[in-house]
Amino acid sequence: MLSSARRFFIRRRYLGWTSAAGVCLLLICIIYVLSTGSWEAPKLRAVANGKYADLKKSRYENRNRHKQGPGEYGAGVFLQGEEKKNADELAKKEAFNIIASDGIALDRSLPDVRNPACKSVEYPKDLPTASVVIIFHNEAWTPLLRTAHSVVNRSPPQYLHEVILLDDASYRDRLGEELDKYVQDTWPDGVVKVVRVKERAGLIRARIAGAKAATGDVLIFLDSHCEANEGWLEPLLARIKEKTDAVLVPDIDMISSETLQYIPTGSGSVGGFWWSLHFSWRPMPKREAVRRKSEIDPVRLEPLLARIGENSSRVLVPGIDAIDSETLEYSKNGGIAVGGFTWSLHFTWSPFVPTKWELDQGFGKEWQPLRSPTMPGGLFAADRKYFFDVGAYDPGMDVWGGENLEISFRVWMCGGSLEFIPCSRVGHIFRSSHPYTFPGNKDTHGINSMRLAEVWMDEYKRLFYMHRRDLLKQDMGDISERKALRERLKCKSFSWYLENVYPEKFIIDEKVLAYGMVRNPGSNLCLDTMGKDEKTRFDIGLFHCQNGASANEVFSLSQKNELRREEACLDSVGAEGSKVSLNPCHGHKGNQEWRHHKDSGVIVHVPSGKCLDVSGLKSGDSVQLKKCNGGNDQKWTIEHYLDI
Ligand code: UD2
Ligand code: MN
Repeated sequence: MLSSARRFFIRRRYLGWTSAAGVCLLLICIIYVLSTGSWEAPKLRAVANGKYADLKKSRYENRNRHKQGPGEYGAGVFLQGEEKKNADELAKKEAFNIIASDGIALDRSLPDVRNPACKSVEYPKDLPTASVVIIFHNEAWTPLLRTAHSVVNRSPPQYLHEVILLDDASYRDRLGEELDKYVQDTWPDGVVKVVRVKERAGLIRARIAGAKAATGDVLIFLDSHCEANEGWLEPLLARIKEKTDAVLVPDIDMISSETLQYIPTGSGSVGGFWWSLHFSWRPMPKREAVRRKSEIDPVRLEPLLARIGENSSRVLVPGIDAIDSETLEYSKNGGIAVGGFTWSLHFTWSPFVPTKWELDQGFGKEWQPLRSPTMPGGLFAADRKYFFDVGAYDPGMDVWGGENLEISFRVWMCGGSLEFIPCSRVGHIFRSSHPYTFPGNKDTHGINSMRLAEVWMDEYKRLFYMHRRDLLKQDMGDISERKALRERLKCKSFSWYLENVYPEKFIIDEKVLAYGMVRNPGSNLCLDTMGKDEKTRFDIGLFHCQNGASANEVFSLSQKNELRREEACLDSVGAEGSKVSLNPCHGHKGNQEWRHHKDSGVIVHVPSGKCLDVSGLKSGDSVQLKKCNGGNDQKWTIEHYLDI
C-alpha cells in the first residue's frame, strides 16, 4: 500500500516537473519566436549571427545605392510658398530647416567628395574598432537618425563596434520610447544603443558619460546632426593604430541649415583661437604644407603585401631596423631614410626628401596628418584609453563651450598631438543659434573658458581677461582637480604651446614695439573698434578713452610696423581726409605700414606720408588721414612702449 502510494506520489511529482519544464520550454520558444520572428529555433545562434552578418553587409554594400527622392546624392531641398513659410517659421526655434530634413530619406546617398588620391590608399586590415558616441539634447528626429544611419551604413561592419546615442535628458516628443523602438527595429543586431543620463548634463558631461558607456578601442564623437561620408572611418582608425596619443578630426563639410545640401567645404584649414577663447578656422600654415610633403607616413601605413597586391610590378623593401651586434639591442631605424649610391657605386642611406616628380605624382601629399593647434570640438576620434588617461574633459564645465580649446591645449601640452585627417569627411549642419535652453541663463562659454584659462594658460590668461574683465567677479567653481591633473601628467607650459604648436598666433603684448590704448591727449579720444568683430571690415572709430577698461581700445604696433588687432590691421589707400579701415593683416607692409614717433607723437601712414588725425572729430566718429602738420590733432601716445 505504502509503496504504491509512494510510487503514485513520485509519479505525480515526476509528471508535475516534466509538464512544468515542458511549459517553460514552450514559453521560451514562443518568446524567442516572437522576438526574432524566426521558426528555426534549433539553429538559434548560428542563424541569428548569420542573419545579422548579412544585414550588416548589405547595409554597408548598399550605402551608395542611388535612390530617387529629395536630397539624394546630397542635393539641397528648395521649398516654396506655404511650405517655405512654415519652414522659415519653424527655423526660428530649430535653427535649421526641419521640413526639408523631414522630407529626405534617413539613409540618403551622398557624393564621394574625397580627394581622388584618398581612394587608392590601402589601410591595414586589422584596424582597431570604433565606438561612435553621438550626444544629443532635444535634437530633431530626422537629423539625429540620419547621423546614426550614415555611421552604420558607411562604416565597414568589422570596425564598427557600436553607435551610442547618448540622450542628454531630452524631453522632446518621440525621443523616448519611440526612439528606443525605432532603434531596436532598425538595428536588431544591437549595433546602435540608446543610453540615457538622468538629468541634463550639458554636452561636456554627456560626452564623458558616452565615453564611459563605450567599449570599443577608439572613441569617435559626433554631433547629432552629422552625416558620415564615404570612407570616413578607416583613415581615423589607421592613424590611431599608428599613434595612440593622436587626437583626430575629420575634414568637416557643411550641410546647409536651409536646404540640407551637402556642401564639400572640407579644406586644408586648421583650427586656431581668439584670445577671447572662441574657436577660429585658419588657413593651413606654410610650415605644415612644407612638412607634410616630406612625410613618409603612406609608406609606413601600406604593408608590403597590400602594395604588391595592388600592383605586381613593384619591388618593395621593408624599413630595416638595427640590431646591435654586441648587445643585440633592437632599435627602430626603419622608414627614415631611402637608398642612394655614391659615385664609387657603393650603396648609401640618404635622408628622404621627395623630388618634384614624386610630389607631382601626388606622393605624400593628400592624406598626411595635418597638425592643428585646436579643434572645433564636435567631431573627433581618440583612442579610448588615451582619452581617459589625458583627462577626458573637465566635468566642471556646463552645457556648451570652451571644452574644445581645453582638450586641444591639453592634448598638445601633455604630449599628444591633434591632427586633421583630410581623407575622412563628415558633414555637419552649422546652425546659427542653439535650439536648446541654457539652464539659469548662464554664460557657460565664458565661465568654462575661465576654468580652462586658469588651468592651462599660465600668465597668458591675462589676454583672455583683457576681453572678459566682467568674468573676474564670477564664480567658476573648484578647479583643483584639473590643476592636479596637469601636475600629474607633467604637462608643458602654455608658452611652449604657443612657441611650438601655434607660432603664428599674434601675442598682443609680446615682441611688439608698443601696445594698449592709442590716445590723442588733446581730445582724450582713443582709437576704438566700437565693439565690431574684427572678422568683418570696418572703419576704425574714435571713442572717449576707457583707461584700459575696454578691449575695444587695445591695439599693438608690431615689429613689422603694423597697427593691429589679433588678425586685422589698420589699412588705408592714403587719400586726404579718408577713413582708415581694419582689414585682415597681409604681412606685406604696403597700405598696412605705419610709423609712430614717440617724441613727436605722429602716426604716419608710410606709403602716403599722411598722418592719423582727429581734427573736427568727436567720440563716435571714424578717425581720418590728413596731410601731416605737426599739430595737436595729430599727436598720439600708446599706452605701453616695450624696449626691444
Ligand atoms: C561646436 C561643436 C560642438 C561643441 C561646441 C563647443 C562642431 C561641429 N560642433 O558647436 O560639438 O564642441 O562647439 O562646446 O565642432 N548637446 C547636449 N547637451 C546640451 C547641449 C548640447 O547633448 O546641453 C549636444 C547637441 O545636441 C549637439 C552637441 O551637443 O549634438 C553640440 O551642440 P551644438 O550642435 O549646439 O554645438 P555647435 O555645433 O554649435
Ligand atoms: Mn553642432
